[in-house]
Amino acid sequence: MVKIYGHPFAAFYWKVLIALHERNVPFEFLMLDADHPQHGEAVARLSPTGQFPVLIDADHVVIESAAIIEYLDLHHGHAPPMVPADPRAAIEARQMDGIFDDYVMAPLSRMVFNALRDTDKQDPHTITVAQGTLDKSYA
Ligand SMILES: N[C@@H](CCC(=O)N[C@@H](CS)C(=O)NCC(=O)O)C(=O)O
Repeated sequence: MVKIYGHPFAAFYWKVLIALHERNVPFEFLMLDADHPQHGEAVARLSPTGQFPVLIDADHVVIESAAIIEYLDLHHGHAPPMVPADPRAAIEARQMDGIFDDYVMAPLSRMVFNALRDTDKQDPHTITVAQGTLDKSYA
């Protein structure tokens, strides 16, 4: 069974979680939180940027949500692939994936991390820039 390091509030973990459920892939969830310091240590070791989700499939490690989803398409589950097999349709799927990653989830994460910081360390400029990016993306 594959294992996945993530956190229920993490947008990029949800992206992979949707693919796991859509393709009916059984998995073991490894929670990244203070109660499981060994999970954080593993992610720091396995992911060069320290970011998650991280997928473990026996001795295979896959990082980056888009790559994990394509890995699942290839190796696990029985539903149609999340990235279409037709190369032209696949371009459109990867295009939408990139837009949501870079221009929705990334600015959203910056806003959330800003809000989580102590008040004296919060940066209104971060909010203005992220809000502008989100406004453009949603339009
Ligand atoms: N490009 C990465 C982005 C992953 C990402 O930003 N993950 C967030 C959680 S949703 C994270 O690791 N945040 C903690 C950090 O950056 O240290 C992907 O698609 O997997």
